[in-house]
Amino acid sequence: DLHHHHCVGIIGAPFSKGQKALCASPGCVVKDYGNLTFEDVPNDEPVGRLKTPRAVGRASELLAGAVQEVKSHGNTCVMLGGDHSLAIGSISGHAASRHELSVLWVDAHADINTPSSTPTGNIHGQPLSYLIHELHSEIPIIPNFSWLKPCVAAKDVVYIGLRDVDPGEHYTLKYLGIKAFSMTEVDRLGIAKVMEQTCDHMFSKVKKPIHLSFDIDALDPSVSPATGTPVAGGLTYREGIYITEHICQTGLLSAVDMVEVNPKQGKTEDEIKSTVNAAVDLLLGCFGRVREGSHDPDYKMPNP
Ligand code: EXY
Ligand code: MN
Ligand code: MN
Ligand code: MN
Repeated sequence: DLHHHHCVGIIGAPFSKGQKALCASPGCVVKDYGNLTFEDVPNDEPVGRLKTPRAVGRASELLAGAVQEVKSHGNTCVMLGGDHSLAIGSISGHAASRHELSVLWVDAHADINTPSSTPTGNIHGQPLSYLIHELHSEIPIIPNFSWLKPCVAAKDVVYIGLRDVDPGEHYTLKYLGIKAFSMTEVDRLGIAKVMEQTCDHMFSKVKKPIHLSFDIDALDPSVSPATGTPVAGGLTYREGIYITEHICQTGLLSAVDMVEVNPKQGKTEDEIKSTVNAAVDLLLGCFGRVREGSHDPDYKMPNP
């Protein structure tokens, strides 16, 4: 396809059944793949503790196909959510087109509950357990999930921003030895060292393409209040931007999820604006905007 390559492909995924929902132009070509339409799934009764499993399974399958399409065109994929259950589809679709991935999960939450450890039944608190090979035996048969195969190794996942982790999740992180920089490590090391160590870990063997799954609730609620499960004590705006600038610099960023941005959760217009602005600025950081400024190689000063 000559009509779309080496640009950023954006998929809108306004889906929110995995939880209890932009755009500016960066210095690169952007192709809008449009919004996905998620049909209602009738009679979507709970399965065990899982809420609306059929809708989440169907939405994730649809998204996986869309992400695979964007990747088949050689584009970097941006998925705008929607809740974090969508990462099941986004990461599956990405993995289908690339041999191996590193996943950088920036979130206040670990999102690695299993269908049995979940305290809420909400699937947005569980996506990583469906994706990680080592957790395969924890996942029962769920309607509309038969398409799903685990596609990520525990050693290829890194977290930043954790501060609300359930006991079962903490057990899993320790048991599988998953690399995690909680807010305590961000406080101790500073974000620059956290990013250095994140990249050391991700590139310890081969340089795999990076899937950045950015939950806007990783940022402090004073910056991004319009989200469903805010937790105090989060990343500053600057720490968030630093993460995206650093990942951009690796040249390995292959797909980004920007999720849990939910204007309906904003109490005022300002809360919504602040949250959406942060999400847009993080995406611009992913695609080359730098705070020192920049100019084209052929830039000429205007005549005096
Ligand atoms: N750990 C809690 C649960 O499993 O329900 C809360 C999860 C919130 C998930 C948010 C989106 O990152
Ligand atoms: Mn095409
Ligand atoms: Mn999340
Ligand atoms: Mn979260």
